[in-house]
Amino acid sequence: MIESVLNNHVDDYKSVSVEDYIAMRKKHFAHKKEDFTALKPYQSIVVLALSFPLEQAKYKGKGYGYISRYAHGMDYHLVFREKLRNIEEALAKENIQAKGNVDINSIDERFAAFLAGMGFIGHNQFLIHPTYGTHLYLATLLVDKTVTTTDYLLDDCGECTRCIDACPGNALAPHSFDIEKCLSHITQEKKPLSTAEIKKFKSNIFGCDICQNVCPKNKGITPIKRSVFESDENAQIHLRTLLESSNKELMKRYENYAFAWRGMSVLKRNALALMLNQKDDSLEYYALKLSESLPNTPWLQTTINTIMKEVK
Ligand code: B12
Ligand code: SF4
Ligand code: SF4
Repeated sequence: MIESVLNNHVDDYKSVSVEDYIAMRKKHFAHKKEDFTALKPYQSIVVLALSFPLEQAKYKGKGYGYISRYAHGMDYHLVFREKLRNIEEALAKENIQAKGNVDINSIDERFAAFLAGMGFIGHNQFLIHPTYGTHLYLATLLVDKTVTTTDYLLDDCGECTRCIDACPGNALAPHSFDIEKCLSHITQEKKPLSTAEIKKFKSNIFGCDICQNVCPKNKGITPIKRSVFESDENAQIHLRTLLESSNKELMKRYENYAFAWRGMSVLKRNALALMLNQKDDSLEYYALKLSESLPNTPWLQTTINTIMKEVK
């Protein structure tokens, strides 16, 4: 019963018992002092996967900011939330209680997926699936029944270090990751950027795909072609148009995209960093305009000052 409901909604799923998940978290992440209260009424954590296509729009070059591939098309949170609601309702009719979640901090989705046998965690930090490589979004379903699935054969990185070598922030090392150095994090955080961080903006305005693009485990993979996750015209943003638009207009334009959640001021700050590195002669005009429009936003003002020092 659970199997047919899940097969109707997602591309793959694997299960780990709540007991095993908690035991492994306590073993490997004791220092985090996590609260497992919300998991305890359930028996299983079923990790759900939706793959997204490999194809992506080619970067248009100077004047544009590229959005990382996972945020092209409709926001996966919205797609997953609807599916999770349908799954919960279908299972409730069979007297099975289930609670779906996507991207919540109380469950480490990649760790749960690894324990459930869905794939391995690569040096690039991704859950790497045998059929979809890194091209999959994850969510979890807590179920008050034991759900049994068969693990895939465990793969690993072997001698490969391509993602470590290619990472623009030196954020990766075997079995470790420094979030402060990760460009994906830098493009999303509302914090003052240093000159070194600003210099790392080359083409991407949000997120970073380098450690996925170089990964040999993505060769020959066959993600499902799902139209909601295709690249569309918003996969790259015209920087001047972005800086000319109000945050309200932009939120409306991008409300169904995964890159909108951090707000538009972050994207505008990133647009200035790109303009600096792309030697765009309208930078000073837009920097002043943005500075005047948000005078009480310290992280933004500090970054604009740092950018302007680089121009002079
Ligand atoms: C916070 C967060 C971020 C942060 C921090 C990422 C990070 N690596 O920790 C930032 C903003 C940087 C980020 C960036 C990205 N993210 Co993110 N992120 C999350 C989120 C919400 C929580 C992750 C978290 O809590 N990390 C902090 C802790 C748990 O990680 P950690 O201490 O480093 O532990 C990890 C490893 O060290 C390792 N580990 C440590 N000890 C041990 C011991 C054993 C035995 C094992 C096996 C492993 C292991 O396992 C842990 C991995 O789970 C998850 C969703 C979720 N709820 O899980 C999505 C998630 C991980 N992100 C995702 C994506 C797609 C991205 C980006 C690709 C987006 C982009 N294109 O820019 C980048 C990739 C950066 C990267 N190389 O990891 C996907 C990954 C899908 C996949 N196939 O793996 C997730 C699962 C979202 C989703 N619902 O699909 N992300
Ligand atoms: S997302 Fe980019 S910056 Fe972050 S670890 Fe991967 S390659 Fe490095
Ligand atoms: S690029 Fe190589 S080292 Fe990095 S995750 Fe892929 S296989 Fe592993």
